[in-house]
Amino acid sequence: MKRIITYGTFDVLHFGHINLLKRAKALGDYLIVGLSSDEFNAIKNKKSYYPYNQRKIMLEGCRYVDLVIPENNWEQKKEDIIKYQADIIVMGDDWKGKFDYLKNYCEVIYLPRTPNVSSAQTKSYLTKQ
Ligand code: C2G
Repeated sequence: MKRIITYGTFDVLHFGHINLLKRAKALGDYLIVGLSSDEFNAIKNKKSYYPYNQRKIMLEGCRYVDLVIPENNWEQKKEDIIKYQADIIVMGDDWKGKFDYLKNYCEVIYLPRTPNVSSAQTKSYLTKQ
C-alpha cells in the first residue's frame, strides 16, 4: 500500500486541482490531502471563497482522495509523513525545491502545474460578470 500526501487550499475546485490529485493518486494506492485551514490561509496571505469545511466536503467528493486532514502550519509536514506513513509527497512544480528538506522522510515529487487555470483567475472572471 503506497501512500501519497499532498497539501493545498483547493479553493473553487477546478480541473487543475483534479489533474494534480489524479496524477498524485496514480503514483500509489492511498491519497491524503492536507487541506489548508482558513487560519493557515491567512498566514499564506490567501483568502479562500469557500471556508474549510466546504472545501473539505468538495475534496472528499473527489474519487482520487482517500483522506482529508487539516493543514494548520508550514511545519507539520514531517510529522504528517511519519504519522500517516506517507511514501511520497506530491506538489505542483510551482513549489519545486521548497519541500526537498523532506527527502529524508519520503520521496518528493513535483508535478507540472496545469496551465491556464487557477482559483484566482476564476474568481476574478466571476466578479466581472
Ligand atoms: N495546481 C496545479 N495546477 C493549477 C493550480 C494548482 O497543479 N493550475 C496544484 C498546486 O501546484 C498545488 C495544488 O494544486 O500542488 C493545490 O493548489 P493550491 O490550492 O493553490 O495550493 P497552495 O496555495 O499552493 O498551497 O503547504 C503547501 C501549501 O498549502 C500549498
